[in-house]
Amino acid sequence: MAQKDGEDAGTGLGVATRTRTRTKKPSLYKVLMLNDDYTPMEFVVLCLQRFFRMSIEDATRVMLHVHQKGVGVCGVFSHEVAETKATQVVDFARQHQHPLQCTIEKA
Ligand code: TYC
Repeated sequence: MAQKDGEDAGTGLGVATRTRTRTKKPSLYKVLMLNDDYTPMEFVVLCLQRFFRMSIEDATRVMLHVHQKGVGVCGVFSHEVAETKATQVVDFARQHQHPLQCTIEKA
């Protein structure tokens, strides 16, 4: 039977093999906020402060960017955290009858 790399058939002269398991870093995802014509600007600022821990200045800057460009980045997170934050924003907006939408995209 063929020997695998590093095996030595009992001679003790085998090549040392790398057994360390490499861990992969988790992929990162952007949370994107989308513009719409109905959600009040103040409500978008509140969402950015509440769910992304932004100052009022940063939240206002991001809100205006989305308002003018159509889409903007709220933050970059692991897949699970990004999905949770996007869902929290959309659910919170729905509870207040606003159509605000968030999506996630691989960073
Ligand atoms: N365009 C909205 C308005 O004029 C404000 C707004 C900004 C809505 C950002 C959504 O993600 C958004 N009231």
